[in-house]
Amino acid sequence: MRMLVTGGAGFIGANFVLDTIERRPDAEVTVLDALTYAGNRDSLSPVAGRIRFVHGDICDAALVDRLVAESDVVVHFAAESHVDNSLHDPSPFIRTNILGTFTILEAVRKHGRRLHHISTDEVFGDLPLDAVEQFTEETAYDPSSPYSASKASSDMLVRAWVRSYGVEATLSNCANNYGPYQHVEKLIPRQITNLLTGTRPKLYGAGANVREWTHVADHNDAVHRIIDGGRIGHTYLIGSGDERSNKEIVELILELSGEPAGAYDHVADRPGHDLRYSNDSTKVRTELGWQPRYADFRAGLAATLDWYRQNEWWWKPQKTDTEARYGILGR
Ligand code: NAD
Ligand code: TDX
Repeated sequence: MRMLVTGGAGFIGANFVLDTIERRPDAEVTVLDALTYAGNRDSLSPVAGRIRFVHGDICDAALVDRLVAESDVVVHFAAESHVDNSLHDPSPFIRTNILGTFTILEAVRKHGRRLHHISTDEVFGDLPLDAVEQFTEETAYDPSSPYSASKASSDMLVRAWVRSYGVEATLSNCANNYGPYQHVEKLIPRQITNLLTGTRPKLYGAGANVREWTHVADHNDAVHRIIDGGRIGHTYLIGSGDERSNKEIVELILELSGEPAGAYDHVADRPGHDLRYSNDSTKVRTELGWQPRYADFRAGLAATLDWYRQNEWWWKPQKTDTEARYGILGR
Protein backbone atom coordinates (compact mmCIF):
# COMPACT_ATOMS: atom_id res chain seq x y z
CA MET A 1 0.00 0.00 0.00
CA ARG A 2 1.33 3.46 -0.94
CA MET A 3 0.21 5.83 1.81
CA LEU A 4 0.37 9.63 1.83
CA VAL A 5 0.22 11.04 5.37
CA THR A 6 -0.37 14.79 5.59
CA GLY A 7 0.76 16.45 8.82
CA GLY A 8 2.97 13.45 9.60
CA ALA A 9 5.49 15.59 11.51
CA GLY A 10 2.82 16.71 14.01
CA PHE A 11 1.74 14.99 17.21
CA ILE A 12 -0.86 12.48 16.04
CA GLY A 13 0.51 12.15 12.50
CA ALA A 14 4.04 11.28 13.70
CA ASN A 15 2.69 8.68 16.13
CA PHE A 16 0.62 7.32 13.23
CA VAL A 17 3.66 7.04 10.94
CA LEU A 18 5.77 5.29 13.63
CA ASP A 19 2.91 2.84 14.22
CA THR A 20 2.28 2.29 10.51
CA ILE A 21 5.88 1.25 9.85
CA GLU A 22 5.50 -1.47 12.52
CA ARG A 23 2.00 -2.56 11.59
CA ARG A 24 2.31 -2.49 7.81
CA PRO A 25 5.91 -3.46 7.03
CA ASP A 26 5.19 -3.42 3.29
CA ALA A 27 3.66 0.07 3.27
CA GLU A 28 5.41 2.80 1.29
CA VAL A 29 4.84 5.89 3.39
CA THR A 30 5.22 9.47 2.16
CA VAL A 31 4.82 12.30 4.66
CA LEU A 32 3.75 15.73 3.42
CA ASP A 33 4.28 18.39 6.07
CA ALA A 34 4.90 22.15 5.97
CA LEU A 35 6.91 22.04 9.23
CA THR A 36 5.04 24.92 10.82
CA TYR A 37 5.88 25.77 14.46
CA ALA A 38 3.92 22.55 15.32
CA GLY A 39 5.79 20.21 12.98
CA ASN A 40 9.00 18.51 14.05
CA ARG A 41 10.98 16.24 11.77
CA ASP A 42 12.81 14.82 14.78
CA SER A 43 9.62 12.99 15.76
CA LEU A 44 10.12 10.83 12.66
CA SER A 45 13.83 10.14 13.22
CA PRO A 46 13.20 6.51 14.37
CA VAL A 47 11.84 5.75 10.86
CA ALA A 48 13.78 8.30 8.79
CA GLY A 49 15.27 5.61 6.55
CA ARG A 50 11.91 3.95 5.94
CA ILE A 51 9.80 6.88 4.72
CA ARG A 52 9.87 9.61 2.11
CA PHE A 53 9.57 13.07 3.66
CA VAL A 54 8.27 15.92 1.52
CA HIS A 55 8.53 19.40 3.01
CA GLY A 56 5.55 21.17 1.47
CA ASP A 57 2.14 22.75 1.89
CA ILE A 58 -1.23 21.01 1.50
CA CYS A 59 -2.47 24.19 -0.24
CA ASP A 60 0.10 23.68 -3.02
CA ALA A 61 -2.23 22.14 -5.62
CA ALA A 62 0.47 20.99 -8.05
CA LEU A 63 2.49 19.27 -5.33
CA VAL A 64 -0.59 17.66 -3.75
CA ASP A 65 -1.78 16.49 -7.17
CA ARG A 66 1.55 14.76 -7.86
CA LEU A 67 1.80 13.11 -4.43
CA VAL A 68 -1.82 11.94 -4.46
CA ALA A 69 -1.32 10.47 -7.95
CA GLU A 70 1.58 8.43 -6.51
CA SER A 71 -0.48 7.07 -3.57
CA ASP A 72 -3.25 4.54 -2.96
CA VAL A 73 -4.52 6.01 0.32
CA VAL A 74 -4.34 9.53 1.76
CA VAL A 75 -4.55 9.94 5.54
CA HIS A 76 -5.16 13.61 6.21
CA PHE A 77 -3.94 14.86 9.61
CA ALA A 78 -2.44 18.22 8.57
CA ALA A 79 -4.15 21.15 10.28
CA GLU A 80 -3.70 24.16 12.45
CA SER A 81 -4.78 22.50 15.68
CA HIS A 82 -4.66 24.89 18.65
CA VAL A 83 -7.83 26.69 19.78
CA ASP A 84 -6.00 29.52 21.58
CA ASN A 85 -3.96 30.32 18.46
CA SER A 86 -7.16 30.37 16.39
CA LEU A 87 -8.68 32.96 18.73
CA HIS A 88 -5.60 35.16 18.38
CA ASP A 89 -5.28 34.83 14.55
CA PRO A 90 -7.83 32.72 12.65
CA SER A 91 -6.32 33.23 9.18
CA PRO A 92 -3.94 30.21 9.02
CA PHE A 93 -6.83 28.03 10.25
CA ILE A 94 -9.05 29.09 7.37
CA ARG A 95 -6.24 28.57 4.88
CA THR A 96 -4.83 25.22 6.02
CA ASN A 97 -7.94 23.54 7.43
CA ILE A 98 -10.41 24.64 4.75
CA LEU A 99 -8.40 25.43 1.60
CA GLY A 100 -5.90 22.66 2.36
CA THR A 101 -8.65 20.05 2.69
CA PHE A 102 -10.27 21.37 -0.50
CA THR A 103 -6.93 20.97 -2.30
CA ILE A 104 -6.63 17.36 -1.13
CA LEU A 105 -10.23 16.60 -2.08
CA GLU A 106 -9.70 17.88 -5.61
CA ALA A 107 -6.63 15.65 -6.03
CA VAL A 108 -8.30 12.49 -4.66
CA ARG A 109 -11.31 13.24 -6.88
CA LYS A 110 -9.14 13.57 -9.97
CA HIS A 111 -7.07 10.45 -9.31
CA GLY A 112 -9.79 8.29 -7.71
CA ARG A 113 -7.89 7.72 -4.46
CA ARG A 114 -9.13 6.61 -1.03
CA LEU A 115 -9.12 9.35 1.64
CA HIS A 116 -9.40 9.22 5.41
CA HIS A 117 -10.05 12.63 6.95
CA ILE A 118 -9.07 13.22 10.58
CA SER A 119 -11.32 15.52 12.57
CA THR A 120 -12.36 16.41 16.09
CA ASP A 121 -15.27 16.23 18.53
CA GLU A 122 -15.08 20.04 18.74
CA VAL A 123 -17.15 20.36 15.54
CA PHE A 124 -20.25 19.53 17.64
CA GLY A 125 -19.78 22.46 20.04
CA ASP A 126 -20.09 21.51 23.69
CA LEU A 127 -22.34 19.74 26.20
CA PRO A 128 -23.54 20.95 29.59
CA LEU A 129 -21.26 19.97 32.48
CA ASP A 130 -23.92 18.12 34.43
CA ALA A 131 -25.55 16.10 31.60
CA VAL A 132 -25.09 12.44 30.63
CA GLU A 133 -25.75 13.35 26.98
CA GLN A 134 -23.04 12.51 24.42
CA PHE A 135 -22.17 13.45 20.84
CA THR A 136 -23.14 10.85 18.22
CA GLU A 137 -22.49 10.58 14.47
CA GLU A 138 -25.90 12.29 13.99
CA THR A 139 -25.31 15.30 16.27
CA ALA A 140 -25.68 18.60 14.39
CA TYR A 141 -22.52 20.65 13.95
CA ASP A 142 -22.31 23.72 16.21
CA PRO A 143 -18.65 24.81 16.44
CA SER A 144 -17.59 27.50 18.93
CA SER A 145 -14.07 28.62 17.97
CA PRO A 146 -12.36 29.58 14.70
CA TYR A 147 -10.46 26.28 15.00
CA SER A 148 -13.57 24.13 15.37
CA ALA A 149 -15.45 26.13 12.72
CA SER A 150 -12.60 25.51 10.26
CA LYS A 151 -12.56 21.79 11.08
CA ALA A 152 -16.36 21.64 10.74
CA SER A 153 -16.01 23.29 7.32
CA SER A 154 -13.42 20.74 6.25
CA ASP A 155 -15.70 17.86 7.32
CA MET A 156 -18.58 19.38 5.34
CA LEU A 157 -16.39 19.60 2.24
CA VAL A 158 -15.43 15.92 2.58
CA ARG A 159 -19.08 14.88 2.96
CA ALA A 160 -20.08 16.94 -0.10
CA TRP A 161 -17.27 15.46 -2.24
CA VAL A 162 -18.43 11.96 -1.26
CA ARG A 163 -22.02 12.68 -2.16
CA SER A 164 -21.59 14.78 -5.30
CA TYR A 165 -18.43 13.31 -6.81
CA GLY A 166 -18.39 9.80 -5.35
CA VAL A 167 -15.04 10.39 -3.62
CA GLU A 168 -14.14 7.35 -1.50
CA ALA A 169 -13.65 9.00 1.86
CA THR A 170 -14.23 8.19 5.52
CA LEU A 171 -14.14 10.64 8.44
CA SER A 172 -13.34 10.31 12.12
CA ASN A 173 -13.91 12.76 14.97
CA CYS A 174 -11.77 11.94 17.97
CA ALA A 175 -11.79 13.30 21.51
CA ASN A 176 -8.72 14.94 23.14
CA ASN A 177 -5.49 12.99 22.60
CA TYR A 178 -2.47 12.70 24.87
CA GLY A 179 0.84 10.85 24.64
CA PRO A 180 4.41 11.32 23.37
CA TYR A 181 5.42 14.01 20.83
CA GLN A 182 2.54 16.37 21.70
CA HIS A 183 3.43 20.06 21.34
CA VAL A 184 3.99 21.82 24.68
CA GLU A 185 1.20 24.34 23.91
CA LYS A 186 -1.46 21.69 24.76
CA LEU A 187 -2.86 21.21 28.29
CA ILE A 188 -1.05 18.05 29.43
CA PRO A 189 2.45 18.65 28.00
CA ARG A 190 2.29 22.32 28.98
CA GLN A 191 1.76 21.48 32.65
CA ILE A 192 4.28 18.59 32.67
CA THR A 193 6.98 20.78 31.10
CA ASN A 194 6.06 23.73 33.34
CA LEU A 195 6.86 21.55 36.33
CA LEU A 196 10.04 20.26 34.68
CA THR A 197 11.18 23.88 34.18
CA GLY A 198 10.24 25.08 37.68
CA THR A 199 7.01 26.88 36.67
CA ARG A 200 3.56 26.39 38.22
CA PRO A 201 0.81 24.76 36.09
CA LYS A 202 -1.76 27.19 34.61
CA LEU A 203 -5.46 26.40 34.81
CA TYR A 204 -7.94 28.38 32.71
CA GLY A 205 -10.77 29.82 34.84
CA ALA A 206 -12.04 27.48 37.55
CA GLY A 207 -10.87 24.36 35.72
CA ALA A 208 -14.34 22.75 35.69
CA ASN A 209 -14.33 22.15 31.89
CA VAL A 210 -14.35 18.45 31.00
CA ARG A 211 -12.47 16.65 28.23
CA GLU A 212 -12.53 12.95 27.21
CA TRP A 213 -8.89 11.81 27.18
CA THR A 214 -7.85 9.23 24.59
CA HIS A 215 -4.31 7.95 24.16
CA VAL A 216 -2.86 8.80 20.74
CA ALA A 217 -2.04 5.11 20.11
CA ASP A 218 -5.71 4.22 20.63
CA HIS A 219 -6.82 7.00 18.27
CA ASN A 220 -4.42 5.74 15.61
CA ASP A 221 -5.52 2.13 16.09
CA ALA A 222 -9.06 3.27 15.28
CA VAL A 223 -7.79 5.14 12.20
CA HIS A 224 -6.12 1.96 10.87
CA ARG A 225 -9.35 0.03 11.42
CA ILE A 226 -11.36 2.67 9.54
CA ILE A 227 -8.89 2.67 6.64
CA ASP A 228 -9.24 -1.12 6.37
CA GLY A 229 -12.91 -1.64 7.19
CA GLY A 230 -14.72 1.68 7.44
CA ARG A 231 -17.76 2.29 5.27
CA ILE A 232 -17.27 4.92 2.55
CA GLY A 233 -19.02 8.18 3.36
CA HIS A 234 -19.32 7.27 7.02
CA THR A 235 -18.21 9.18 10.09
CA TYR A 236 -16.80 7.39 13.15
CA LEU A 237 -16.62 9.00 16.59
CA ILE A 238 -13.61 7.89 18.65
CA GLY A 239 -13.20 8.31 22.42
CA SER A 240 -11.98 6.37 25.44
CA GLY A 241 -14.98 7.21 27.64
CA ASP A 242 -12.62 8.61 30.31
CA GLU A 243 -13.83 12.13 31.12
CA ARG A 244 -11.98 14.41 33.50
CA SER A 245 -12.11 18.07 34.48
CA ASN A 246 -9.04 20.18 33.75
CA LYS A 247 -8.61 20.68 37.51
CA GLU A 248 -8.43 16.90 38.01
CA ILE A 249 -5.81 16.65 35.25
CA VAL A 250 -3.61 19.36 36.75
CA GLU A 251 -3.94 17.84 40.24
CA LEU A 252 -3.03 14.38 38.90
CA ILE A 253 0.06 15.75 37.11
CA LEU A 254 1.10 17.48 40.36
CA GLU A 255 0.59 14.24 42.32
CA LEU A 256 2.56 12.15 39.80
CA SER A 257 5.33 14.77 39.94
CA GLY A 258 5.46 14.62 43.76
CA GLU A 259 4.21 18.22 44.13
CA PRO A 260 1.50 19.56 46.53
CA ALA A 261 -2.09 19.41 45.17
CA GLY A 262 -2.66 23.19 45.23
CA ALA A 263 0.62 24.22 43.58
CA TYR A 264 -0.92 25.72 40.42
CA ASP A 265 -2.16 29.14 39.22
CA HIS A 266 -5.59 30.12 37.93
CA VAL A 267 -5.23 32.26 34.79
CA ALA A 268 -7.69 34.09 32.52
CA ASP A 269 -10.31 31.81 30.99
CA ARG A 270 -10.40 31.03 27.25
CA PRO A 271 -13.10 33.13 25.46
CA GLY A 272 -16.02 30.92 24.36
CA HIS A 273 -14.49 28.02 26.33
CA ASP A 274 -16.34 24.78 25.52
CA LEU A 275 -17.65 23.17 28.71
CA ARG A 276 -17.64 19.45 28.01
CA TYR A 277 -16.94 17.04 25.15
CA SER A 278 -18.07 13.41 25.21
CA ASN A 279 -18.19 11.03 22.24
CA ASP A 280 -20.49 8.03 21.94
CA SER A 281 -18.01 5.67 20.24
CA THR A 282 -20.37 2.67 19.97
CA LYS A 283 -20.15 2.61 16.16
CA VAL A 284 -16.37 2.20 15.90
CA ARG A 285 -16.45 -0.34 18.75
CA THR A 286 -19.23 -2.52 17.36
CA GLU A 287 -18.54 -2.22 13.61
CA LEU A 288 -14.75 -2.30 13.71
CA GLY A 289 -13.97 -4.03 17.03
CA TRP A 290 -12.08 -1.02 18.39
CA GLN A 291 -11.50 -0.56 22.09
CA PRO A 292 -8.94 1.52 23.96
CA ARG A 293 -5.84 -0.36 25.08
CA TYR A 294 -4.82 2.54 27.33
CA ALA A 295 -7.88 2.05 29.54
CA ASP A 296 -6.00 3.13 32.69
CA PHE A 297 -5.63 6.91 32.25
CA ARG A 298 -3.46 7.33 35.33
CA ALA A 299 -0.94 4.79 33.97
CA GLY A 300 -1.04 6.40 30.49
CA LEU A 301 -0.45 9.85 32.01
CA ALA A 302 2.43 8.55 34.16
CA ALA A 303 4.07 7.03 31.05
CA THR A 304 3.59 10.33 29.19
CA LEU A 305 5.18 12.21 32.07
CA ASP A 306 8.15 9.82 31.92
CA TRP A 307 8.44 10.39 28.17
CA TYR A 308 8.72 14.19 28.66
CA ARG A 309 11.21 13.67 31.52
CA GLN A 310 13.39 11.54 29.24
CA ASN A 311 13.03 13.58 26.04
CA GLU A 312 13.84 17.09 27.07
CA TRP A 313 15.91 17.41 23.82
CA TRP A 314 12.63 17.09 21.89
CA TRP A 315 10.48 19.66 23.73
CA LYS A 316 12.94 22.16 25.24
CA PRO A 317 13.42 24.11 21.96
CA GLN A 318 9.61 24.77 21.77
CA LYS A 319 9.12 25.84 25.36
CA THR A 320 10.34 29.46 25.49
CA ASP A 321 8.47 30.57 22.34
CA THR A 322 5.30 28.80 23.47
CA GLU A 323 5.27 30.49 26.86
CA ALA A 324 6.05 33.84 25.19
CA ARG A 325 2.91 33.35 23.03
CA TYR A 326 0.88 32.56 26.15
CA GLY A 327 2.30 35.71 27.72
CA ILE A 328 0.77 37.79 24.89
CA LEU A 329 -2.59 36.02 25.43
CA GLY A 330 -2.40 36.61 29.20
CA ARG A 331 -2.60 32.90 29.90
P1 NAD B 1 -0.33 19.26 15.39
O1 NAD B 1 -0.56 20.73 15.43
O2 NAD B 1 0.55 18.63 16.42
O3 NAD B 1 0.30 18.86 13.95
C1 NAD B 1 -0.17 19.40 12.76
C2 NAD B 1 0.85 19.11 11.66
O4 NAD B 1 0.34 19.63 10.42
C3 NAD B 1 2.22 19.76 11.90
O5 NAD B 1 3.26 18.85 11.63
C4 NAD B 1 2.25 20.90 10.89
O6 NAD B 1 3.56 21.24 10.45
C5 NAD B 1 1.39 20.35 9.77
N1 NAD B 1 0.79 21.41 8.94
C6 NAD B 1 0.13 22.52 9.36
N2 NAD B 1 -0.23 23.27 8.31
C7 NAD B 1 0.15 22.60 7.19
C8 NAD B 1 0.06 22.86 5.80
N3 NAD B 1 -0.55 23.97 5.34
N4 NAD B 1 0.57 21.95 4.95
C9 NAD B 1 1.20 20.83 5.39
N5 NAD B 1 1.34 20.55 6.70
C10 NAD B 1 0.83 21.43 7.60
O7 NAD B 1 -1.77 18.61 15.38
P2 NAD B 1 -2.28 17.21 16.00
O8 NAD B 1 -2.66 17.44 17.41
O9 NAD B 1 -1.34 16.15 15.65
O10 NAD B 1 -3.64 17.03 15.18
C11 NAD B 1 -3.65 16.30 13.96
C12 NAD B 1 -5.07 16.22 13.44
O11 NAD B 1 -5.90 15.60 14.41
C13 NAD B 1 -5.70 17.59 13.17
O12 NAD B 1 -6.47 17.49 11.99
C14 NAD B 1 -6.58 17.83 14.38
O13 NAD B 1 -7.66 18.66 14.05
C15 NAD B 1 -7.02 16.43 14.71
N6 NAD B 1 -7.37 16.15 16.12
C16 NAD B 1 -6.50 16.46 17.12
C17 NAD B 1 -6.83 16.12 18.44
C18 NAD B 1 -5.88 16.40 19.59
O14 NAD B 1 -6.24 16.18 20.74
N7 NAD B 1 -4.67 16.85 19.34
C19 NAD B 1 -8.04 15.48 18.71
C20 NAD B 1 -8.91 15.18 17.65
C21 NAD B 1 -8.56 15.51 16.35
O1 TDX C 1 -2.58 25.87 29.97
C1 TDX C 1 -3.73 25.43 29.76
N1 TDX C 1 -4.63 25.42 30.79
C2 TDX C 1 -5.91 24.98 30.65
O2 TDX C 1 -6.69 24.99 31.61
C3 TDX C 1 -4.13 24.91 28.48
C4 TDX C 1 -3.17 24.90 27.33
C5 TDX C 1 -5.43 24.45 28.34
N2 TDX C 1 -6.30 24.49 29.40
C6 TDX C 1 -7.66 23.93 29.22
C7 TDX C 1 -8.43 24.36 27.99
C8 TDX C 1 -9.24 23.13 27.65
O3 TDX C 1 -10.44 23.11 28.41
O4 TDX C 1 -7.47 22.52 29.07
C9 TDX C 1 -8.38 21.97 28.11
C10 TDX C 1 -7.59 21.32 27.00
O5 TDX C 1 -6.96 22.36 26.27
P1 TDX C 1 -6.14 22.08 24.92
O6 TDX C 1 -5.01 21.15 25.23
O7 TDX C 1 -5.83 23.39 24.31
O8 TDX C 1 -7.17 21.23 24.07
P2 TDX C 1 -8.66 21.52 23.50
O9 TDX C 1 -8.92 22.98 23.40
O10 TDX C 1 -9.60 20.70 24.31
O11 TDX C 1 -8.50 20.93 22.02
C11 TDX C 1 -7.80 19.69 21.81
O12 TDX C 1 -8.69 18.61 21.61
C12 TDX C 1 -9.43 18.59 20.42
C13 TDX C 1 -6.85 19.80 20.61
O13 TDX C 1 -5.98 20.90 20.79
C14 TDX C 1 -7.61 19.94 19.33
O14 TDX C 1 -6.72 19.94 18.22
C15 TDX C 1 -8.55 18.77 19.19
O15 TDX C 1 -9.35 18.93 18.08
